[in-house]
Amino acid sequence: LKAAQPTIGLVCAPFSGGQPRPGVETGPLQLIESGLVGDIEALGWKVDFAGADTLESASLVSDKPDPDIGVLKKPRLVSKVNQEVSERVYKHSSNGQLTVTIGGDHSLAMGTVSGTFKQHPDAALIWVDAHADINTPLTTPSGNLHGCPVSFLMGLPGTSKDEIPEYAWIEPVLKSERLVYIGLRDIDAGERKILRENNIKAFSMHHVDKYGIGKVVEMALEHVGKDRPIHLSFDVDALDPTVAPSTGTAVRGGLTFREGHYICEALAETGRLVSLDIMEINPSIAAMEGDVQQTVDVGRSLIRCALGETLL
Ligand code: B3U
Ligand code: MN
Ligand code: MN
Repeated sequence: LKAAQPTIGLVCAPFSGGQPRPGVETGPLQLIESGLVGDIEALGWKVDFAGADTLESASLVSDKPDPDIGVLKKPRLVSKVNQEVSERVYKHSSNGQLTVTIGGDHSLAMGTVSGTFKQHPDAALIWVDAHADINTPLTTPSGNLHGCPVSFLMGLPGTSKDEIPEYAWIEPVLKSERLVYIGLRDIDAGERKILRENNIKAFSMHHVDKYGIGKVVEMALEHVGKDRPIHLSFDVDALDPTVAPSTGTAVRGGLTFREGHYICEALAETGRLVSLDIMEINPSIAAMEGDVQQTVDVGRSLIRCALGETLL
């Protein structure tokens, strides 16, 4: 009996409401137009793809008034869009597909992780980012929700259904011991406290320098447990700005081209990747000619590597 052809569920999330800089909502279309679907098909996958501009809730809600809740900006919009993303990711996941979501700002991980963990409740989350994105509604210094998705997924103080009913649909599916960070180098004081108090495993750039990326990924996988399904949420600002310049909150001293790709390759090698996010490519940000193409190309090659391109 021939196995069904493995399928990628591709979700485009053209959304920027989790942060203030316009342009990040055009990242997905750029990835598609530069040939992402063909890339994936060339690796032997089928692609289940509804089109580049399929987020209904973004346009439905964005013209309605959406006053701040506490300091949180665009809270209803971010919630609504993520609820839709969650449903779409879950649909692909429950059909046995490996879901790839392209953003869009990183608040979208509220939806992608919720949808993935609904199908794979025992999954681990590997978060590759310069930032920890674990501010709560009580600790966020900016009110930008792309700095907060992890706290909602964990159900930290300030995110409960009673405290913020607008987000009641998010289940606190993420246990602290199933989460691991790689690439951190810009963390707020409140986030540092949360990481400590919850004993969350975090490999900062200091650890990448100290141990090398091979050892860091090995320790990360060991920490979450070797047999779990894996969700990889990759913010391109984890990469050094010389590697991925077109992103909203670049921080110098990041992952090299190879270190970023190594992470994707090593996770492909486990055979347990069930969901992948590539977030925060902003084609409106370019200091030099070629920055946008370079960043889009890196996004594409990260995805190809996570889907097995470089496995022998
Ligand atoms: N931690 C800060 C800054 C930030 C988080 N994520 C990004 N920037 N990209 C905040 O606003 O929560
Ligand atoms: Mn992020
Ligand atoms: Mn970031």
